[in-house]
Amino acid sequence: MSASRGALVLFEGADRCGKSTQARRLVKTLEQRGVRAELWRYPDRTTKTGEMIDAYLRSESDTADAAIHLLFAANRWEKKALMERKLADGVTLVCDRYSYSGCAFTAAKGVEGLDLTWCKAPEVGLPRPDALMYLELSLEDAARRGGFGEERYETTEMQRAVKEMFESMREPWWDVIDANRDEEVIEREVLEIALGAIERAKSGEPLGTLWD
Ligand code: Z5A
Ligand code: MG
Repeated sequence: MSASRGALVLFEGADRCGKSTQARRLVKTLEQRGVRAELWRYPDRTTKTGEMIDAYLRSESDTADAAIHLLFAANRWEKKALMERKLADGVTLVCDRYSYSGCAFTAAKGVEGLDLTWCKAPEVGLPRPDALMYLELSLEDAARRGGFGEERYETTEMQRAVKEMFESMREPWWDVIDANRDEEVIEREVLEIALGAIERAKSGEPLGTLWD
C-alpha cells in the first residue's frame, strides 16, 4: 500500500460526446507522466451482471425497468471493494460512465415511481468521484458524429430525455466541458482537471461517498 491514494476521475455525458475517447487519451497521458492510472468503464460487461446488462442493451433479453436499474447498480457494487483497494494503493481510476448515467437513463424513461430519488437510492455508499467531467454536446452536434448504434437507448427521444435529466442533476462541483472542440483542445482542459483531483487525493483529501 502506498502512502497516498489515487483519484477517482469520472467522465459523464450524453451519447457520442466523447467520453470513451477522452478517458482513453487521459489514461495514456497520465501513464506517460509516470502517474499510475487505469481505465474503468460502466457497465462492466465482463462480469455476470454485466453479461445480463449487455443482453438487455442489445435487446436480446428484457426485464422490468426497476430490475435493470438495480442490475446496473449491482454491477458497480460488485467492483466497489476492488475500486477502493486500487485507489488506496495509489492508482488513479479514470472511469467512463458511473452512477450518474445510471440515474439519468432510468429516470429519463419517465416510469411511474422510478424518479430520481428512487434511482439514487441503490447508489448510496459507492465511492464519490474526486472529479466529474461532464462533456457537454448539443444533440445536433452529436448527430454530426454519425448515426446511432443499435442498442436499446440509442434513439433521439431517449437521448433528449437523458440530456435533460443530466442537466437537472448537475451540481456546482461538476466540471462542465465544451465537447464541441478538437480532441486535443479538450484533452488539455481534461488533463488540468484530472491533475488537480490527483493532487487533492495525494494531499490527503478523503474519498467521499455518494451522494455527499
Ligand atoms: N447505462 C445505463 O442505462 N445505466 C448505467 O448505470 C450505465 C449506463 C453505467 C452503455 O453505453 C449504455 O448503458 C448507455 C447508457 C446505459 N446507453 N446509451 N445510449 P456505452 O457507454 O457502452 O456507450 P458507447 O458505445 O461508449 O457510446 P457513448 O458512451 O455514447 O459515446 P462516447 O463514449 O461519449 O463517445 P466516443 O465513443 O468517445 O466518441 C463518439 C464518436 O465521436 C467517435 O466516432 C469519435 O471518434 C468521435 N469523437 C470523439 N471526440 C470527438 C471530438 N472532440 N470531435 C469530433 N469527433 C469526436
Ligand atoms: Mg463511450
